[in-house]
Amino acid sequence: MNVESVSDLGPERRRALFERDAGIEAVRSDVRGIVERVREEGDVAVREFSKEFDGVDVGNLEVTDAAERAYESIDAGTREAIETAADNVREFHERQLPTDWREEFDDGRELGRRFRPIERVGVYVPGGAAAYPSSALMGVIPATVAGVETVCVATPPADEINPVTLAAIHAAGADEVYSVGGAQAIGALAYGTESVTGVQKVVGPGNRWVTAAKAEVRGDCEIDFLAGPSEILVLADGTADPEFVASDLLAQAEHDENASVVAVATDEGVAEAIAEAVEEGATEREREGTIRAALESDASGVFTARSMSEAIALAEEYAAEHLSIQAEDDEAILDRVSSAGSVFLGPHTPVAAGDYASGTNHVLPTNGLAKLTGGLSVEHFMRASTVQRLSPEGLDSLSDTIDTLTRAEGLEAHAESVAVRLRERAGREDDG
Ligand code: HSO
Ligand code: ZN
Repeated sequence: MNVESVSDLGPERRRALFERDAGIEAVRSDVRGIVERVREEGDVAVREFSKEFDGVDVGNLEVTDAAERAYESIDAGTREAIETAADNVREFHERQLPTDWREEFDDGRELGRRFRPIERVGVYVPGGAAAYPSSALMGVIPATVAGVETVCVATPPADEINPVTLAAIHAAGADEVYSVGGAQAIGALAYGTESVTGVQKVVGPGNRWVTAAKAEVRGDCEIDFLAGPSEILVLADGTADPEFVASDLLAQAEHDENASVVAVATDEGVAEAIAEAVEEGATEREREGTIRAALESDASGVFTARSMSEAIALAEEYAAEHLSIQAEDDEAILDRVSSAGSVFLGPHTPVAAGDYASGTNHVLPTNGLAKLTGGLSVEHFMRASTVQRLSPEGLDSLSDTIDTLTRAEGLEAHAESVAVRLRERAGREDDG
């Protein structure tokens, strides 16, 4: 990789970095066709698409029992790793459970919020080329922590579905597991079929077909957000270990040809060393082809900045899915950053820790969406209602305000719903 200087970035280079696109548009119309057919024809369409795209004649679409068997039959070491990761993910997400509250104000208003889980949700767990048992934990556990009654999982069919993925789905606490992938899985979950329970919300990461399908069903079925290929941006100063920085870039690069990996260093020597270590580290890796493609992506690069402020400004505009800060003043730098899906501080905190096991969620906003939203959380599986009760004095204190505003809007019946209560009370007080 060539080292570029932040201050020399032209408008085109900046656009490539900041306007990343997961290639969703290109598959949009095909996806629309798939989702429509699943909606209209149910299982028949699902089976046909599984044959066409996954090359599998799926027998039973439901594989809930197979997930339990896989959990019991995988080797003990793998099962233990799944359980350790699951415990950490559960513990972190339990902290996110919102608490209901009610407050009585002096003027007679009593207001509050109450949180209740969504009843049926669907979690997509990628399989196929990239089988991600870890994503099963990240999608299902927050739903169970929220108290969702029925958590359905869809994962692509195969002659033999990856047993570790199935085991993780079971360990995470899924209620129903379906062997269906791609856009057809999202359609099946969103609209239901003869075999697949329809859900109210679909979450989870996936390839661009899955992501485009989530965009397609949105409106009929809630979704979490559109999560594209992995991204990382590392902020480094002169104290950063270039090997560590490079290792984090390579890790996210191996996910996807469209992954984006960026390092910004305030020290030129460190930047050069990162670029070198990345080249070296990419060589002779099992996934070298994918890594090289990601490194060459328009949205990847190794940069030098004249100051940490310049580096931070770039990070803010980039709004990376993962932000790693490998610098002496990491907390002070963090204070100046707002747009990042998940932040990793210090030299001993590889992004892979969050990908698998520390407890934070790895379903995170990409493509600059971190400017608007955070990662998957317990709140995604809940809805809040507001609650209120007014005392007679509370209604009195608001009556003039409501009256004035109802007039401004020309909504007489609204005004009357207040007035009728005031008159009734005045009448009672006269009688008494
Ligand atoms: N880095 C990916 C998550 C993942 N990594 C799964 C390994 N397995 C997106 O955040
Ligand atoms: Zn990863």
